[in-house]
Amino acid sequence: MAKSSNSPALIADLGSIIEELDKRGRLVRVLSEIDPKLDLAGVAAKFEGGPKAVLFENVKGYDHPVFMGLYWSRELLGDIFSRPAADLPQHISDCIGKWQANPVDPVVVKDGPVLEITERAVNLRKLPAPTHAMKDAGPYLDAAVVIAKDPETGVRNASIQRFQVVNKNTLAVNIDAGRHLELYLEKAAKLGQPLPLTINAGVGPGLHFAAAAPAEAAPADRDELGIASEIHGAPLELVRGINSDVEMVANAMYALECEITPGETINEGPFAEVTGYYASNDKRPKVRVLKVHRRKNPVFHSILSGAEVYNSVGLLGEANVLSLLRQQVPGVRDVYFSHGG
Ligand SMILES: Cc1cc2nc3c(=O)[nH]c(=O)nc-3n(C[C@H](O)[C@H](O)[C@H](O)COP(=O)(O)O)c2cc1C
Ligand SMILES: [Mn+2]
Repeated sequence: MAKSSNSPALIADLGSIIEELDKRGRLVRVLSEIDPKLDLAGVAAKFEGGPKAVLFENVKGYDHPVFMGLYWSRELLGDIFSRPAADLPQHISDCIGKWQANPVDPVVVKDGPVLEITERAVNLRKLPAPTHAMKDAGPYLDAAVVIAKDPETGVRNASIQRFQVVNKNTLAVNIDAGRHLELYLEKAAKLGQPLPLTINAGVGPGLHFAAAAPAEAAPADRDELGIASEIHGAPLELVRGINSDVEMVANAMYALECEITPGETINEGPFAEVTGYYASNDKRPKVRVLKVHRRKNPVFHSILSGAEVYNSVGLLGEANVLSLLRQQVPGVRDVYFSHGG
């Protein structure tokens, strides 16, 4: 399906983005067999920060490719948004502002590409999740958007958390203090219920930025998926799952229906963080995976810890500080976060 270069469908769909990057000469296709354990991240690191993203087409031991590099160059990201890179923080800030004033809620549709295949049995070992760094505890899903619902109010939340693959149907999740997912888990614990969630892997940058929007911009009582609708210029499409009332992203590459029982933990980490240091191993929430849905030909999206994370978190930080400063200081033109920031 051809999509024009600046149609909302491009930003909203990772498959279209990969096709378009290829057409624009911004995709390196790695055809040699690459081991997802360490080698893949090592090869990706050679391209980090450059003008091209990388598609590993022949991942050793797996049927599906791995994509990296969507966020390591602002210029590449600008190209996807059909805007100069320097305008991106302002653009995202404007979208968040419009959403705050007048949200376009997501819509639940009957069907979507992520429902093309529902695996008969859950086996996370079939996901080509790479192991990035030598001391990482195992393979990780590090680019997926989590959707959950407030157990009391039903308000949806979107966030990005890293998930370690522990065994064929178990993940361990790192939820930093103060995250809305932590709040939801506390509420579920009080009600004596498990917390259902969906993990949506392989999505476009509009949804990525919506999920990563800081709590100051997107408070707990607002469905921040609407930010994605605003960035896309069309309501975000969701589909229903089987195990709970928490929806999944209709055009994600993969969607996992999961459940956390409050208080159940399992060891997570170490994991090489964006800072260049390892996050330590500790007991963290245990995630039971109940269903795996995917496209017929999915691409596994991974984010290389480093410039990609600085860029995507930094861009949102800049967008947020810019809008706060503008309310207080007339004439502020721009904000830039250094990588240390
Ligand atoms: C690539 C990337 C990885 C992230 N990893 C984590 C993580 O492992 N744990 C976490 O709590 N937050 C992580 N974050 C930050 C949260 O996603 C972000 O703060 C988000 O706003 C949290 O959503 P909330 O405000 O709804 O709690 C990550 C962000 C990005 C962009
Ligand atoms: Mn939130």
